[in-house]
Amino acid sequence: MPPRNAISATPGSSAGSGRFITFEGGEGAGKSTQVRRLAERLAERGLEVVTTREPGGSPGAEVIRHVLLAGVAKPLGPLAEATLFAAARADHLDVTIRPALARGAWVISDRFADSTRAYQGAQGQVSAMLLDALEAATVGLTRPDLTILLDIPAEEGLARAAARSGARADRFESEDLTFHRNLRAAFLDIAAREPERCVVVDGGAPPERVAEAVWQAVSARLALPKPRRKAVRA
Ligand code: T5A
Repeated sequence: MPPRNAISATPGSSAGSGRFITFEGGEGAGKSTQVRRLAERLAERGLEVVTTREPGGSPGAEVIRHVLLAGVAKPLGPLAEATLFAAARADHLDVTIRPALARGAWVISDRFADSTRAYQGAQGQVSAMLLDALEAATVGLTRPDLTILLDIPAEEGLARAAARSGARADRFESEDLTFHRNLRAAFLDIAAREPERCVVVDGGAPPERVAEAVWQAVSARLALPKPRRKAVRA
């Protein structure tokens, strides 16, 4: 997954009204691939686009990412991990997301708070009340305008992740198949509860078809600037 990056077709050409889009889903669902594709397409409309990721997306949060994905916090249990994800998210929001939204950029994050709900909440059994409190303290009003859930059978996503990273499964990839199947159900449950924010896209389709479905969702839910006219020479 790429680190935080900013692309802009025309620097400073932002539409003046930032939007926050998140991608969610299980391992290997194709989030990073689709974040890149969507960012390119939005930049073609003249928007400033900031792509980022969780855990991580700011220097402080990247340090916490390393601790979490190396499995160092695993023995402390899901509550401790949820707290670390929240600490990383607070820094990510302060340093990267809010400043970008304030200057009118479109921010696309590869994972956000729904991942904590699914991994540490539904799977780790950290109580919803506690996660609500953590979210209120960290996310506050900076909620995504749109969340794309890339849905894919757990087996397929894990196979993709394994093919990419070989035998080096990280902290969560190394959980068993039941964990990942339940995770898929947890994400679908979140999307069903918040249909005004979430759109479920079939992540098992070829990348270009997934990208088209994502674009349809973004176009339908968020007001996009019109395509820029190409200069015609006389
Ligand atoms: N986590 C995170 C929590 O537990 N709680 C939290 O609050 C948060 C924020 C992060 C881990 O942390 C956990 C969840 C995660 O386990 P990560 O390394 O950032 O770990 O990994 P993931 O977010 O899981 O992302 P991955 O990189 O594993 O998968 P992606 O981004 O979904 O998939 P992508 O695009 O990298 O594609 C994977 C492979 O599949 C191919 C790609 O080329 C690539 O090789 N591919 C496709 N192949 C066929 N068809 C398609 N449509 C394809 N799309 C991509």
